Amino acid sequence: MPEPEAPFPESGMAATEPGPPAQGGASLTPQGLFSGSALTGYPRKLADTLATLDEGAVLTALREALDAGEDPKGLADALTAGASAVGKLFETGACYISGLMLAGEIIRVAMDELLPAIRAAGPARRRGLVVLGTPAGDFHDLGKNLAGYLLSANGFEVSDLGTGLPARIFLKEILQREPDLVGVSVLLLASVEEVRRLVRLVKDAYTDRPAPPVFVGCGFLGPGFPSGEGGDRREDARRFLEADHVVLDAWEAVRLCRSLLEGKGDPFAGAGRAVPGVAEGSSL
Ligand code: B12
Repeated sequence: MPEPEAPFPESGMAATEPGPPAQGGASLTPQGLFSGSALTGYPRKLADTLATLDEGAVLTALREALDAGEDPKGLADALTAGASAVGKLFETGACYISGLMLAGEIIRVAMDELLPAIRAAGPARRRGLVVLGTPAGDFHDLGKNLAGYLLSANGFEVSDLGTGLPARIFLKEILQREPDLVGVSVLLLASVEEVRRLVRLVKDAYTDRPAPPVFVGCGFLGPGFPSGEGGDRREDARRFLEADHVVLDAWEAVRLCRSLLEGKGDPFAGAGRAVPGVAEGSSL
């Protein structure tokens, strides 16, 4: 891990030398986070800026990019990459919990500005209702929130039930709302059993009509998740979670939901080889 090129901003960032270098050659300093990634131009600048946790600078970079006619979907991807980068900084000790929280808040504010542009480029009609939530024990919500923003920007009605939901309460809410699809976020191994429980409860509750498909968003298959020795990590993860579908990021969720509601099935089934391994990290 190289020395930071400049002092970290006051909020959220640790001033001391953090741990080992990141996988994949990217240097983990707020100034050089994406040096090994495919991000370029305005999206790169936006992702870099998010990683410095300076809200004003993020909004300036975002407005500059939109004024320059940059594709708003690419900018949403940049925010996702920036969020993952902050997660990495946290893991290496270069950023505190307060920094993670701040990143979540900056993304919320930035997405508020970005959503109208994404909506303008996308469909206006309501595509279907997606209920989102995180199982009991798991309070990670940055990924779920991003998925919610993008689904709603792409014409889906989104009902976000929040985090830490026991399976029975999750089910009760599903039965009340009657969604077309259910999206679950799980990053903690300890909460996987709760996901399986929910999937079973949903199947058992819908005896007289088709149950809404349950998809799980888990791009970062962390320690303890299947290693994918058979070569198809997505399918391994799907079986492990006992879910109907697995998506790796928020855009995949948009594609999956669209495809399922159009009756075209899972566009990613059999495409699991593309899933990055734990060794490669999440999005850097
Ligand atoms: C940020 C973070 C935290 C934050 C959470 C803040 C928050 N509000 O979410 C804090 C500090 C609170 C935290 C706490 C803990 N954490 Co934590 N955390 C992380 C970290 C560093 C980044 C996760 C993140 O937000 N990434 C950024 C987002 C954008 O990426 P993402 O979540 O992967 O989401 C993308 C996709 O997965 C997908 N997606 C995700 N969710 C969903 C949902 C849907 C519906 C869809 C469609 C898509 C989707 O789309 C997203 C973007 O496109 C990860 C390590 C990592 N590199 O991922 C560990 C990690 C998840 N944490 C871990 C652990 C162990 C914990 C703690 C138990 C630590 C402790 N000992 O206290 C606690 C548990 C708290 C709890 N009960 O939930 C482990 C889990 C290991 C495991 N397999 O069980 C990890 C993997 C770290 C590690 N390497 O060990 N953590």
